[in-house]
Amino acid sequence: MELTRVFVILAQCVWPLWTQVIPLSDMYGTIKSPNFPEPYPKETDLQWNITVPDGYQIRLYFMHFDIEPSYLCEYDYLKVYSDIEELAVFCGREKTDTERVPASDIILSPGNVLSVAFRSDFSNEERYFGFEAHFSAIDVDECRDRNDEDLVCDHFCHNYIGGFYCSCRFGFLLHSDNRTCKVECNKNVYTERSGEITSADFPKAYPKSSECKYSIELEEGFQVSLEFDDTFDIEDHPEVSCPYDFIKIQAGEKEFGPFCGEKSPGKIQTGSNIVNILFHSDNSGENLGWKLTYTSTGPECSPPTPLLNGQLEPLQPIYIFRDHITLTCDPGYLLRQGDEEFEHYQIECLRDGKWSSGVPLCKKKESQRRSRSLLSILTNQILS
Ligand SMILES: [Ca+2]
Ligand SMILES: [Ca+2]
Ligand SMILES: [Ca+2]
Repeated sequence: MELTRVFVILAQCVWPLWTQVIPLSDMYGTIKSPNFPEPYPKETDLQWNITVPDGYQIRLYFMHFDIEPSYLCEYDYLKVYSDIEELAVFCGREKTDTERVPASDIILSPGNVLSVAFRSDFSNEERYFGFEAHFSAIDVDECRDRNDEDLVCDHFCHNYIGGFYCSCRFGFLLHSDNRTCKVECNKNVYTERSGEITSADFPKAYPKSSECKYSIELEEGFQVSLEFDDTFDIEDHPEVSCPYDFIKIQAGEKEFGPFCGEKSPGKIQTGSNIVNILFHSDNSGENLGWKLTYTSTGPECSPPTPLLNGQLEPLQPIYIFRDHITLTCDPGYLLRQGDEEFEHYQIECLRDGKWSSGVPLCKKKESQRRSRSLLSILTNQILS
């Protein structure tokens, strides 16, 4: 008897060749051993392959189980697989040290396929009755179960039966990957002579999957300088230069960067009045981003000589392109230029490093002289 069993076990090495495969694609169903509830036949080799749609997994449980017991279930058995992974092997009527019965266990498939294989050897003399099992498709709660960063929703996850979807916080847009949340950040134009620019959400982690463009656009004649804060954190790679996220600066013919990592680029003299800052982020990682302050310089005008019986405002050690000075006289005096007298007068530093006009003098008031607005004069002078 035992010898025969050994022979049969050897013969099982080619077992898969004779397996009868039964495909099942319903959302629920029953699997029974042949002849159930009568005893199962000998030399049975059956495999049920259950497939449910993506977004579902399969729940399998047993209502009845009675298969010939044997050491490690070598003779008759029921095996449960998911793809090629073996999830369980059952035989017997009761659990022992070496054999397992399903009892009230519920088997869950990791994915959307599950296979159940039933095999009986050449004998069933004690008339075991076999098994009856039920399966059903159940929803995968992707919002709860996904641990892989590449699959998890960036902001919010919404589960539904058969699938899930992602959404973003106010102010963000869902990227075409349907997972990450990007920002629209292409139209940032700075025209002030100085200012501050930061990555979106700084100092919180910057948005993923975004292409941001910041343009500093000053009048020709200015030169922009940038200074990055020491707090600088852009995702990098130990060997490859900035493969994921980076900041790049383009100023006239010059390019600076790409920059990434935790070392601030510090100060950059661009030498240009137009500076474009490009910031690219990929679809993963949590990094804090960057902040920079920009300033500008331009051609200098030499400070005018102090005004006798009057004031110049503002008083600065250096005046550059587009700086203005307002001239006012002490009480009892008026500014006089040629035949005209003014209450106030304004001069502007021009691109060529010269003032828009000469500085009038403060003269004692003569009652009937005509005054006129300095601004209209000034405007005419600039336009001419
Ligand atoms: Ca048997
Ligand atoms: Ca779902
Ligand atoms: Ca990144």
